[in-house]
Amino acid sequence: GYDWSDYHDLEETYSWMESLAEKYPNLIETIVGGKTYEDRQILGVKLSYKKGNKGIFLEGGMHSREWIGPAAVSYFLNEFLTSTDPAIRDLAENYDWYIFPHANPDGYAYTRAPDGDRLWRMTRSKQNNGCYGVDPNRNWDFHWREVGISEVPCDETFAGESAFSEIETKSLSEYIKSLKGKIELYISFHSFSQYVLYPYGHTKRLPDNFKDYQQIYNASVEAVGKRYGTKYTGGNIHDAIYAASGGSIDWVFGHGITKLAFAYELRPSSLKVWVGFKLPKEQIIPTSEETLDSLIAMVNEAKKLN
Ligand code: 0X9
Ligand code: ZN
Repeated sequence: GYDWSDYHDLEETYSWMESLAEKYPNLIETIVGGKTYEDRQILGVKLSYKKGNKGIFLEGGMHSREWIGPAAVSYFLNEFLTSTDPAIRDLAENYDWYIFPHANPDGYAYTRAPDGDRLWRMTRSKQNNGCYGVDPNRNWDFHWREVGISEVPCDETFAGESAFSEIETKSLSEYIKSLKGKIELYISFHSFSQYVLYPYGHTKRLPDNFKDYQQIYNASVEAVGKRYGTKYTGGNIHDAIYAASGGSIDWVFGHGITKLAFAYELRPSSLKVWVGFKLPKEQIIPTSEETLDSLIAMVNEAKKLN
């Protein structure tokens, strides 16, 4: 069966998600959140234990080489369905969960293909100059192409010829827009460097509700270390890491879809890129466990604000 002792192909994870919808028909429905350039689905699930819950959106795999994101997000889904831990049950049953492990399926498939590239980050659309791909986390229509981007196709942070030039970001954003008013927290899972990040990426100006962000940030980085001592830092994207515009959490927050949008940069801490994206499979479970500890703290801290 499907487990977290190793990373999986896209099709394996999608089959597992479909099987959950069959196994738990009253709890799980699959959602096609969009299409890809190579005609794959952006497959997600909605997990809902009861009517009237507020929603939380989990996005993984925006950058295809960051394999731990999809692995951790699918781990959370499994825990929500099977765990007996009261803190996890509380979270699972009192929110509606919109879970998309793979925001960039074509890229992920390319990182897994024998004739592909394990370190591929972008989408796989063909550009005018013959290069492939756009950085999907520079392509969202909020202060698009302003800062921390490249205008050159072939570069890894190429923002695209227009905002939402990529069918993946375009179609997923349409789906997210349809959830306006239903979700109160949006969380994007990347790797690596062990950060918890919040808007903005395009400016050092802080969100109006930055005190809420900082309070939730504090709770989440404290919780991530309690199991294995893993150290996180972070803050607003611009100051904590670098200026970068056109990312998903800035768009979600900037367009008022949610008041709270975070991004995790998961394990490892800081290493050279070709090592950092290849987190050993033995670390999938511990990383997922500590990140779920942190997610629980994040959600519960956000709840205190209401
Ligand atoms: O540069 C990025 O897109 C992210 N770092 S990564 O190494 N995973 O590529 C950081 C961006 C954080 N901002 C958003 N998620 N919007
Ligand atoms: Zn990333």
